[in-house]
Amino acid sequence: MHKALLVVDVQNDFYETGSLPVKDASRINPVINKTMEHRSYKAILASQDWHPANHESFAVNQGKEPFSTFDNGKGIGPVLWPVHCQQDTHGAEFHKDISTENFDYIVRKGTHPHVDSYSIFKENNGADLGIASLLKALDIYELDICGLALDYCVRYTVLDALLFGFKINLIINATKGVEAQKGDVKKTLEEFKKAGVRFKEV
Ligand code: VGL
Ligand code: ZN
Repeated sequence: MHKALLVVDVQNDFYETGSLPVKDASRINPVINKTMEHRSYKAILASQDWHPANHESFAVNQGKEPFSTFDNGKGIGPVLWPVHCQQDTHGAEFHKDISTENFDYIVRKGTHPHVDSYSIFKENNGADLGIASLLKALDIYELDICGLALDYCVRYTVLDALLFGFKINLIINATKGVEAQKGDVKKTLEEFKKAGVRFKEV
């Protein structure tokens, strides 16, 4: 039985100067680098939000305000966002201070205009992205998870991972939330605790 590290969406648009900024996000970089250097992992996977310009999760493409709630029941929603992580833009690149040479796999998600994907495991319409099968084929059943944003992509990734039967450790000092609604981070951490997620500090 092996362990993997999942590094969620450490991309410029989710850092302090990006279009969908997470407060104090850059503080997690040294912790993530240190975690990766331990190299006790069978594999390190990084997700990369990777949207086309016409992505329907962008509020402007729906004629709505960013952060408005919206759900078309087909994979867009529950929230609409400012334009972020557009394919081949600076905002979609990994932060320059993250040691990306340690990534074994880079999983791009949210690549189709009609479907969003917060989780590295499943799209928002429930379609399986195949990552759970990949990990199990590598005899990986335990995951350390870190990255951005705690209350969206990390949250959905953790909840799906639990459904797929993985044991989950959240690296608590290597994740931060976007707080589209005040209190989202606190709510997420309580939900994780109830679901049996273990918290660890590096
Ligand atoms: C994310 C909102 C939209 C995230 C991605 O990485 O948490 N949040 N796309
Ligand atoms: Zn996105």
